[in-house]
Amino acid sequence: MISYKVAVVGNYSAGKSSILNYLVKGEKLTTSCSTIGAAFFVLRSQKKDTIIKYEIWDCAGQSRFRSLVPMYLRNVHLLFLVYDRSNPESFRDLETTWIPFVRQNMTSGFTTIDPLIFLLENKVDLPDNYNLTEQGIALAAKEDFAYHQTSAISGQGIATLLEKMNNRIIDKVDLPKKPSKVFQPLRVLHDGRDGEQEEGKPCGQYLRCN
Ligand SMILES: Nc1nc2c(ncn2[C@@H]2O[C@H](COP(=O)(O)OP(=O)(O)OP(=O)(O)O)[C@@H](O)[C@H]2O)c(=O)[nH]1
Ligand SMILES: [Mg+2]
Repeated sequence: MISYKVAVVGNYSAGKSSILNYLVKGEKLTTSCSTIGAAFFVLRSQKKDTIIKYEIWDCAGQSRFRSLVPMYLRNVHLLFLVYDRSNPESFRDLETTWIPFVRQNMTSGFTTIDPLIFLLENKVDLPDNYNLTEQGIALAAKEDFAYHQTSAISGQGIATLLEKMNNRIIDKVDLPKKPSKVFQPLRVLHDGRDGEQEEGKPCGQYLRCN
């Protein structure tokens, strides 16, 4: 089994927790609430004979939690930058705030290569009124990110996202032949409790849900 550390960032309400919920549980979130601090998910998958375990930190998008994000960016193998196609500010903030911020604070769990970065255009069940698909593709090409579309409501693009993650992460690993020794699977949860997180259960604290 190979474990990878994953971090997910982007503006408040871009749909990060909803995407992860769909990815891990295969269904849409019934009640949504803004993440406080961070939430943690474990996702197990398989590519040929290799079991892949993703340990995923879902970082709160609200700016008051920004100072916490660097610790989740440390030694990541995979990063998701998420924007909401119905909200141009979420795309602009990726360009002006999130990308410089992660470049400054991210270190790689791979010793010799950079982390794999996906630019996720979410809410593709809604119309592309602001031409953010074209802009997303251009940004991904410029920054050398993988570009992918998702809807955490209809489930569009979720299964293919997992396929792409598995394929590309294995390709990355093939270069150095094994995961970095720098990477240690996380045991301490963000709220200070020790132990393994139950699979599929986010452990972040949440604001009161509707
Ligand atoms: N139409 C549509 N709505 C979505 C989609 N994904 C998320 N939403 C909605 O967008 C809102 C915010 O979703 P969250 O997953 O909580 O967003 P987040 O990025 O985790 O937000 P923070 O935790 O505050 O950073 C909720 O009302 C979701 O139901 C999507 O693909 N399509
Ligand atoms: Mg959230």
